[in-house]
Amino acid sequence: MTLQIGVIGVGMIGQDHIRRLTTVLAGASVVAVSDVEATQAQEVAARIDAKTYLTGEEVISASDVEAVIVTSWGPTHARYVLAAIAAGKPVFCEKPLAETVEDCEAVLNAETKRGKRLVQLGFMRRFDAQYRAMKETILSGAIGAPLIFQSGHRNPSVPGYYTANNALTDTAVHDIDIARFLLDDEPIAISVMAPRKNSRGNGLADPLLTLIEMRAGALVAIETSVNIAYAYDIRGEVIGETGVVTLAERNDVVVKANGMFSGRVPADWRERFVDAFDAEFRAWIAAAKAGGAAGPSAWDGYVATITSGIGAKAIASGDRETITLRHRPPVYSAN
Ligand code: NAD
Ligand code: ISE
Repeated sequence: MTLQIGVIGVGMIGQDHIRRLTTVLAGASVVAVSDVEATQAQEVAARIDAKTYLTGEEVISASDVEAVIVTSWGPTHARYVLAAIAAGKPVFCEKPLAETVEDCEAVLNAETKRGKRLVQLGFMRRFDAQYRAMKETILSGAIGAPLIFQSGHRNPSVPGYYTANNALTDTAVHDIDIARFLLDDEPIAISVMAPRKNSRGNGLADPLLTLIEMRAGALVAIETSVNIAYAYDIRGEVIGETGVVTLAERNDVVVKANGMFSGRVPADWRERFVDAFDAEFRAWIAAAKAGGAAGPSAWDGYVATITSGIGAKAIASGDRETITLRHRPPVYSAN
């Protein structure tokens, strides 16, 4: 059986996901697309022989669309996710789930009312082989109880509309989510400090150092550098009571020449996480065919949004801000 998918928002990541669904993975076809840029929607649709619709709501209600992908701009995500839940259709939503805690809660309430998960969130790091190996190492007890997770998230550059808060709400949300995944714990407080600004950043407070306190006592330190020029570099290390586990460099080869050794650093998130995105969609296709979702949930989206939002408050206040999560609904008990 082929899963028939409608895609809302066919910009950079929407097109990349369509590429993997139509040329890399088996078991799915994209039958409908929409974008506020109608010409772009038509161009993408023509390449894959899909129908175009003027609105995301029309994609969701199209009778041949069995499952929905939301890859439009962040502020529009919640309304399409809610419409998909109302239609009873599985929905894959890129991060963020929503930009406000209220909208995230509306999604939690809608899914809870349905009594089952329909939403899978685009936190692809959870499908990355390296982070999975890191988690297995922690669970094996090889490094003892985890005490600190240090995460480095470096982008070579960001677009002009990117704000200081985006380092948390757009970028560090991935580190927040993977910290929760690795430590199997929730955040309780956040502080943010900024060193002297990177002069390449058009006045942006960049880099940022974010410190998150987890409920069981571990600390998460996240360095976001979003104008660091040299490449897209994702770092990670968990320090335990008796050992450490570190994300390895992921080169196929190391070149030694002229008295030096070198390897490649990825250019962007598409290259760094290509295998993770493929695995994420393999899992989603299988789960959506069964009428549900796999991996990161709306709860994970809610925690990322509330934590990064309070982090933005911490940037402004310069203080340690506490994080209070609502009760986790039972529908999200098994992740
Ligand atoms: P983009 O601007 O390239 O593409 C977004 C597209 O959505 C644009 O073509 C825009 O016209 C369209 N759009 C906006 N509002 C719409 C609406 N209401 N209905 C239909 N189309 C609409 O942005 P992008 O880089 O592709 O990012 C899209 C989303 O994916 C963002 O939420 C971003 O945070 C997320 N993202 C995730 C990752 C990741 O690593 N998981 C990487 C990049 C982007
Ligand atoms: C982008 O939206 C992503 O999600 C990337 O994974 C992240 O590295 C980047 O900073 C974001 O802008």
